Order: sequence, then structure tokens, then C-alpha cells
Amino acid sequence: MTWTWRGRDDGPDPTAQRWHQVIRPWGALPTSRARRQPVVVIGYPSDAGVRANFGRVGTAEGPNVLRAACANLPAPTTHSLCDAGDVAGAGDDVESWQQALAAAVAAVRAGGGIPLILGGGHDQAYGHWLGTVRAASEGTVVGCINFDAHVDMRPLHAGRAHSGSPFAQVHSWSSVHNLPFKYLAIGMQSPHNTPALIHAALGAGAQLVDADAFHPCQEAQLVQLVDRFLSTVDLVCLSVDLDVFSAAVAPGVSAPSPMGIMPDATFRRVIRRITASGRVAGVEIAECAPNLDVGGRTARLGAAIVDTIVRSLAAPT
Ligand SMILES: [Mn+2]
Repeated sequence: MTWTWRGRDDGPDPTAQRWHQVIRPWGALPTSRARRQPVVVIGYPSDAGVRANFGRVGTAEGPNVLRAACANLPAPTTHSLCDAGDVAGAGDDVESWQQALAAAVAAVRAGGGIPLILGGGHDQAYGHWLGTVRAASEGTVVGCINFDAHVDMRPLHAGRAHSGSPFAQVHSWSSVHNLPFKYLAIGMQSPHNTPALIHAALGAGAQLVDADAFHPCQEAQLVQLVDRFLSTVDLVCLSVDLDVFSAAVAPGVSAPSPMGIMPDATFRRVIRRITASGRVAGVEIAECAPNLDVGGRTARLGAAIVDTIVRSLAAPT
């Protein structure tokens, strides 16, 4: 892989280190010698799912722009950092991208790491979940928490996956394998989801939280709801689709949200509640499309969320 990690250097003081100075290629060191559980970057440089969903393309450049935005973050003190490089599927075959990601996620999980997927179209969420399930022991309940303006449980197009279908794929895999479907979608926005989609998602067992819940007055209920969901799963795949945020702060996505949520203290409290639970098996940032961004603000937001998550990530119990 081409190593792209470089940035500011404030000298050898360990407390002055940044991501680019401490991150190592995944597999370069035996896992047993790593002092701390590694967070392992996996790039998903794909537009295939977005194109299949008739969205605005650009996410193929997401991983490297997010890497550059993360390079100067302060190095975490709780986890070591690795980069496993990018996965690759076969051209516009979305399923092959999802399977490639599932294999990479399963390998990282088996090696004791926490995957940090930098995307990439949101079709990556199915590969993220599938790889986590494959690496988990039988009977482990792996749920999904998704910050998103959209339900992302739309039916396949002519039998093919796309960036709006990942959690429908999680649902059908779970049904076929007789596993519970545990899906909490947070930040739903009415202009982006038809009543039929919401009805179908609820019927399938999804829990949906509207963007209106992101208000200081409702913060306590929101935290309670997240806690309740977490108590029903063993592990959780945490997904942040950057289009959950207002287009003012996240313009660089396939489908921007004029009335999206803000990355404010309420958002940060909720996300820290999830990451501190010890149940987070993997994390993903989805839908970063640098060609649609304004002054890099969406990529910087993605990096700031990565920082917030990694800092508060407890080791899975
Ligand atoms: Mn999405």
C-alpha cells in the first residue's frame, strides 16, 4: 500500500505526538507485542454503491482525504493505531466490495483490532457488519447503530445492492440465519424517507430516532434509549453517515441534509455513551465525497468525529 500518513511534527515528546507519527501498517508487528488494543484503519474507496443508488459520486476519494484529515489529530493514549490499507472490489459490483470489506473486517477482528472504516459509500455498512459477525463466536448478537438522515433499508435494485440498502441486507441475512435484527437508526429526517420506507423498517424491527430528538430537552431520553438498545446486543457496529449532519457543516456528501443535526454537545454526549459501553466492535465514517466538499469541512468533521470516538472507545468486554 502507498503510505500517505504525514503531517506536523512537534518533536519527540510522547504527549506531542500526532496520528501520522504513531500509526503503523497493520500486521507489521505481532499483535501480542502491541501494548494497547489497536484501532485499525480500513479504506473503502468506492463509488459503486452510490452510483447504483443514482447519487452524486465522489466517495472513492473519501478514504485518503479522511486519512489526511486525521493525520494531525493528537495521538490517542488509550489505543494504538494501525492502517490495513484499502479494500478493493470488482469495478461496479457492489457486493464484491462488501465481501472484500467483510474479509478485511473479520481479519482485523480475529487479530484483536477494532476496525475503523473510512468510506466510501454507505453500502460499506453491510460488509462492516458481516465481517464482525463472521469473526464473532456463534450466538453473538451483533447490532448496528447508525447516525443517518436515511433509514438505508431500501430494497435492492433488480437484486443488486446499493448505498441505500445496507441495513436491508443485514435484515435479510439475519432472517435467513435466524438471528435477531438489532438496528438503531438515529437522526432520521422526514424529507429524506417516504412513509412506506419508515413503515417497512419499523415492521422489520428497526428502531428509528428522528433528528428532532437532538435537543437538550430530550437528551436524557435519547441517552436512555441508546442504553436500552445497547443492553440488547453483545457487540455493535457503529456507523456515522456524514449526511446526518446539516449541509452547513457537511456539504461534501452524496445527499446533503439542509435540516440535519449539528455535531454539538448533545451529539457528542450520545456518541460517547455508545463508545464507552465496551460493546463497540467496529466504527465507520461513510459518504465522505471530497469533490463535493467546501474547503474540506466535511472531511475535517469526519476526522473530529473519529477523534471523539477513538478517545472514548472502551475495550470490548
Ligand atoms: Mn446512509
